[in-house]
Amino acid sequence: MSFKKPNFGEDKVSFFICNQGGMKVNSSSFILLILLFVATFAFGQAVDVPLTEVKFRRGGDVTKSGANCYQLTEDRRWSSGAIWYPAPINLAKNFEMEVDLMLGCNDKGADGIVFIFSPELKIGYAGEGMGFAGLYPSLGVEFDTHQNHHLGDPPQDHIAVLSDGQTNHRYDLAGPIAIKQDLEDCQNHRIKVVWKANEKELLISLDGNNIIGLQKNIVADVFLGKPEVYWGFSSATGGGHNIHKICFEKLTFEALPIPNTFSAKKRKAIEKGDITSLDNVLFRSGSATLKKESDEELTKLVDLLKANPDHHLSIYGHTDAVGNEQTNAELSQKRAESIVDFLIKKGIDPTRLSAKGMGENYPIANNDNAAGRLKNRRVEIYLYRPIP
Ligand SMILES: [Ca+2]
Ligand SMILES: [Ca+2]
Repeated sequence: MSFKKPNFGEDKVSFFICNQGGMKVNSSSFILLILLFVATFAFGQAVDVPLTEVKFRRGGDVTKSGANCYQLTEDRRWSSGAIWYPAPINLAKNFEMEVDLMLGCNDKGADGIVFIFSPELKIGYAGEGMGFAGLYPSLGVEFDTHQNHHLGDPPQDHIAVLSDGQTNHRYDLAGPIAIKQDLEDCQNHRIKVVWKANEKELLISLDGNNIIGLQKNIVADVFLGKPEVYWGFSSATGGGHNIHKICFEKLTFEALPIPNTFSAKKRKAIEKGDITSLDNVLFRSGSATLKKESDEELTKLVDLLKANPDHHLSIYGHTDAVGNEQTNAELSQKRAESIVDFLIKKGIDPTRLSAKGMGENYPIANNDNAAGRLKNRRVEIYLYRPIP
């Protein structure tokens, strides 16, 4: 069986705590949320997350199959799906999650489900990779129902703790533990994942019995010292198949705010080297002083530059054709430099940044009307990896 990279789409996300928008709550539940929020910060403890409020991010073939239930794969070859909690968590705090897994109705189907911690909302290779293979860095707990001899899989359905998108059992952090019963029995199997931050202990139980555990400084040893990770499930079929479903039962943790980042589509375009206009980057009239409203978009740019540390960025300032050509050229140069200054203040190395004023010479719309002039007054960016 070979690897196949699935398509991972994105849903709009709204979230109950720390959401930056889109939350609709009545006043009593709002007070409850405030209390939860205060409790979280007062005691630094994990809190129960009301499942009905969570809008998971879904990718691939995932469909909703009940109030808190999702079908991850279809019962066919080469189906895959992943589901992610929309906000990151901090592994310096406790985490607990209970879920029912349904791994299909055909013994020796394929391939299984993986619970994942990952710093990025990504999906790995499908088939035997179960949407986990290739995710670096990462930690996964696999519920594997298909024997792949070359990966060292036991013949029975099995559970193992894996890291860095590596599904070969030679490199397991724990396991594989062969399960005596067949997990592909059309039944729900209750899984509990517990992370005890102080003890640095990961415990997984299956149907009420502790099945596998790990004591490890996951933050230092797996996540390169960065404690903020997302969590979710991935799943796949390959040459063999089964339906895979999950139903969330209980979530207990403290979620962090949803980060301020470009949409996946825009990020992909920028990272591929497309010249891209920044949105809502605004200057005072006739001046190079950035308006406060620009911070949001420029913070996304900081995040992108930090995520691509070996890339440089060229910033191009453009004006409309109103006024003197020479003045416009100078203004566009100063505006591009203002953005460089903003990025430097946020910790980006100045040697990675360059500013160029293009003046009024590269319009993208008609300068004869206000809407066209608005489009022409713009800042463009070009992200590239310099030739060493
Ligand atoms: Ca089985
Ligand atoms: Ca397998």
